[in-house]
Amino acid sequence: MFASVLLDECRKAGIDFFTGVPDSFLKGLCDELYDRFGTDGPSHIVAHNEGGALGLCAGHYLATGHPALCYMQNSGLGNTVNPLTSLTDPAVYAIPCLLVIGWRGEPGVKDEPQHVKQGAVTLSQLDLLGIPRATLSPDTSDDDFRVLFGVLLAALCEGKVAALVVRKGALVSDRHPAYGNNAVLTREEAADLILRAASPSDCFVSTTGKLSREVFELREKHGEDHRRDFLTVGSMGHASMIALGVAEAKPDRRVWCLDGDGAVLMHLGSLAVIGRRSPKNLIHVVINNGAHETVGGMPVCSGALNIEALAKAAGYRHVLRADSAATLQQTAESLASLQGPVLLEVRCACGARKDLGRPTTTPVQNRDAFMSFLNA
Ligand SMILES: Cc1ncc(C[n+]2csc(CCOP(=O)(O)OP(=O)(O)O)c2C)c(N)n1
Repeated sequence: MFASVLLDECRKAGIDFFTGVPDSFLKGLCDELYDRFGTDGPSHIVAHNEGGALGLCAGHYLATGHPALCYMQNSGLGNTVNPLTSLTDPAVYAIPCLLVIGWRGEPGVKDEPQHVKQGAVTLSQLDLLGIPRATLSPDTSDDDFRVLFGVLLAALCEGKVAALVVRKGALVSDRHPAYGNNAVLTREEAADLILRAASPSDCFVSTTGKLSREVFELREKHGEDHRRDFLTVGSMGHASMIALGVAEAKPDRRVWCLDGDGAVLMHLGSLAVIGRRSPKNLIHVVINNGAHETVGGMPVCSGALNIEALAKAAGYRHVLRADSAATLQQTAESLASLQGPVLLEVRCACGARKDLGRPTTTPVQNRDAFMSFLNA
């Protein structure tokens, strides 16, 4: 079904505010929203995380009496559990909101390991939370959708949150906005330069999305094994805390966190904890492409986010920036003489190789190899 049908039905029902975190299964909806409203206007805001998005929806309802639409990948449900149980629930403030959830890892549909568990529990999680739901499939007709939508609207009228669970390929758009920026360095080139600049005893914790896939493929390309890299395939936003945990427990080993701007923003408080703990052996690299590139390229909440100023204010010892291969190479090589925590922001283009593969090892194999490297 076209996302425009969903948005038109929303308009008729008085749902006039949209927020969330992008997802590849919801790319049609994201493209449609971006094209109609941009991302920073009064009608549409790309949020830093899904719990925050639900808070925004609650505020909108309090101010207008109109329910809002909150979109997310099902992995984001975890970030919403607290506001769903202690803010919007009928037993508390009874604030209606329409969730639109991309169903990664649907049982019977092949998907990546980080989606399997969340995919299996998505419907029962919603049931447990008492959230009425309907499922949108690729073969759902516009008329059938309107019936489902009517049922969800009835729940909203009772002060409930209701959810539209979207299967792969069920929501499409004929709008294809051109996301991007003026940067020239690609994320993969940046990752390559950083991996080359590190010393053989260093380890890496990389973030959710294509960056970890690129790290995996770069090791293959250079004929290296994968034991130095922990690829955080799920748990978006938590790579820097994983890296801090490693750095605290292994003070003699240099730890690099390879992060994304969307991921940093999702759990920004991590910067404060890293600044406070001040690990000398931690280098936090933030690949800033201004976008959620992995899931379609929709801009991160604020393209103008001043990561350098945030890191300085949080207490990082050194804050550096690179925006070309030459400056990155120079900067990355100079890091060996610096005491951490260091934050290196790398301004990158928005895009990836079309033939980018995925890790061929399992997460448990990754864990075991990484642990034996750390403890060798
Ligand atoms: C909690 C959660 N919400 C949403 C997603 C879907 N998701 C996977 S990667 C990604 C974008 C990450 O953006 P960024 O960190 O800037 O990295 P980029 O893809 O731009 O390299 C999103 C939103 C997720 N995996 N987990």
